[in-house]
Amino acid sequence: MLKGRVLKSTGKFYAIQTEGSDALIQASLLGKYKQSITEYTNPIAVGDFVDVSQEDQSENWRITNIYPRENAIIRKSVNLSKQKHIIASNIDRLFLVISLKEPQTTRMFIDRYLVAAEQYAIPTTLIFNKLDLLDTAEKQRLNLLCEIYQTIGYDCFKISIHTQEGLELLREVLHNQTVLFSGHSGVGKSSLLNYFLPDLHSKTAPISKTHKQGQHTTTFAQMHSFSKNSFLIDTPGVKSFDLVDIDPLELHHYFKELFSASSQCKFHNCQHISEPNCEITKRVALGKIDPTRYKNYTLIKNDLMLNNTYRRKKT
Ligand SMILES: Nc1nc2c(ncn2[C@@H]2O[C@H](COP(=O)(O)OP(=O)(O)OP(=O)(O)O)[C@@H](O)[C@H]2O)c(=O)[nH]1
Ligand SMILES: [Mg+2]
Ligand SMILES: [Zn+2]
Repeated sequence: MLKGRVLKSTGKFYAIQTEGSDALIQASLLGKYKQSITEYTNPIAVGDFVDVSQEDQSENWRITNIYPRENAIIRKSVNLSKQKHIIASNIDRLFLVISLKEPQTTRMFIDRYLVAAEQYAIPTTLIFNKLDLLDTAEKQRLNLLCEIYQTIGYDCFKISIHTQEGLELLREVLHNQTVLFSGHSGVGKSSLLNYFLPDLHSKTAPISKTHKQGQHTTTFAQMHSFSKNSFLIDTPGVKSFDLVDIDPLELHHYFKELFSASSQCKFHNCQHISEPNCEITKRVALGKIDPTRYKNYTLIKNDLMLNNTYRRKKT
């Protein structure tokens, strides 16, 4: 039996790097896991630590044990589905790759994704790519956006893979950790990986001319060794991000700036909507909390409450 880490998953086979070796083992999943784990569309995710064993007399490797995950980015597989999809696990940092146009990443998408990262307290860096496409007014808008998220506590990088602006600063952050690259299709995740790992030649594709959207070029998650103790994970683009396992009454725990203010609300169970002496609505009115962040908090909260009702009715 050997312990290893899942570097790639095609759904049927998993590429495992075993401890102390550079060689990859191709393994499949023991039947009991396939049946027992119906909660997830992918019971094994890239980043998982597993044990693998060779079947008697054969050369086939099987995954016989999955170690508990330290953390993971998990979303609903599709809207209203009960199944969850694990984007990757056991990561040290999330790089949320964003482009303001071609394709556009909305504030709502960013905030939903940040909630998922905060569920497991995964440190997140916002990477604004495609700087070369922005005119002066759009660059000013981007600067304001970075200011908002930096004030909350998220590092922001403004880069262009085409002009290579900002890329060397980013390289310095990559060492000694497992970094997950995620975001919409077409924002440049694989292009970014190809820059840092020039031998990789990961497939990239232009965004569609008509809809200015990505074409879902990367189809499965894959982890690549970058330097000693450093791994970079490329993932398929996600269209939307539906959250899982969040109690709407606790949503403010996952908005850093709301959570830190909430201890000063009059009521300990304040939901920060219309309660008297709510520190959060007070700070929004004073311009100390960004109004779009607060609005997204209320919208996501409504969404979670509706979803809970739907589920209760169905089950
Ligand atoms: N103008 C401009 N285009 C870029 C930049 N970075 C990447 N692109 C282009 O954007 C397109 C999509 O890039 P990909 O790297 O395939 O995007 P992805 O995020 O991996 O997309 P999926 O694999 O579909 O999730 C390619 O045509 C890239 O050349 C940039 O900084 N500026
Ligand atoms: Mg890609
Ligand atoms: Zn409050």
